[in-house]
Amino acid sequence: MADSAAKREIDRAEPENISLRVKRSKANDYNGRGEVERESESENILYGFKTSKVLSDSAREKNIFVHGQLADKEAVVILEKTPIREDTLADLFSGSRLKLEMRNDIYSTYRLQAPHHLNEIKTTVVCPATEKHVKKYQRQESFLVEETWEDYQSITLPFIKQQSFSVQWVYNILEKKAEADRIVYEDPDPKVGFVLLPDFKWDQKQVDDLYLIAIARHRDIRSLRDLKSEHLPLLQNIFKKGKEAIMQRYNVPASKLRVYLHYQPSYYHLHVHFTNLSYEALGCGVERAHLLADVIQNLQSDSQYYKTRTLYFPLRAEDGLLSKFKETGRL
Ligand code: M7G
Repeated sequence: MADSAAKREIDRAEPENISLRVKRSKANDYNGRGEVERESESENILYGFKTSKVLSDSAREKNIFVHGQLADKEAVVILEKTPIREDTLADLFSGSRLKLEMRNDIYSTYRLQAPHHLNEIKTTVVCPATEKHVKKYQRQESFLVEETWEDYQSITLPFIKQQSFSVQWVYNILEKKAEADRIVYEDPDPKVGFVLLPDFKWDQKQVDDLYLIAIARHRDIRSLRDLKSEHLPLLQNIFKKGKEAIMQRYNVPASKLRVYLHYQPSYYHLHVHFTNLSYEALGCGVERAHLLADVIQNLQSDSQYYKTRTLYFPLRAEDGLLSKFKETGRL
């Protein structure tokens, strides 16, 4: 109930801002060279997409991850049906065509053809996609890995230095070369500052699946493993101001938020995930998510906490890091 009240509240408070942000974000396109190109909303860049393989799909999540070629470049396209929002029900009921499938006693089922504006599919395009992107989205078996500090130094760190995803998109955000109009809050301080903005997994249409990320301005912190007590002011700042900004913009209180870091992350530049507590975001399980509140407490009690602890995390079958752990007999 509280969630839907909050949802109605953001709809009431900022209907224009929200649709404006969504429209603008559609017009942003990162060209893969660290620049951003504007692209007409009506242009269908997927027109010539050639599907080579479905990487994964889920009837429950209502999404599909497709690998293919876009103008001779490797690409991954993610299609996802979005939640049905309470505030669209009136339009949906009055503006749709209904085709009867079957009727039996008091029961009947239909196929409802919604008006165009309520029939959108959230689409994410990664192009050019690397082999690593293709693997990231491919359904694979997972294995739990145990990483000591020594393993981190001898196996993980050399691997991520060589093979991690580019964080150009992160720098584009920090330098306002992309997604500038999506920023929800920013603190310009070079040491404790950060940028808070919607994660690209969130379409921002309802707070039920709210998902934002706070990206640290500091560029030298790769992950949890680099954190020491000297970073507490940064972490505390992100925690406090991030929650305040979300309350102010979306009317979602701190008690409704799950605020955490991933270990291992996909992108090795410090960032914090803010998701709705009632939304089971991918990667929010105990094997990968570390609550920011716990991280802060751990560093308060021991500055070297993340340099002394064994950390556990899942790796997927085709992850190169898993092969490294296997080669060195750690799995
Ligand atoms: P992560 O913990 O490094 O890895 O999180 P994960 O992707 O395996 O969860 C990075 C977060 O940044 C994820 O939640 C992504 O959805 C999000 N993200 C990734 N990219 C490339 C972008 C982007 O270009 N813009 C925005 N706004 N979010 C992104």
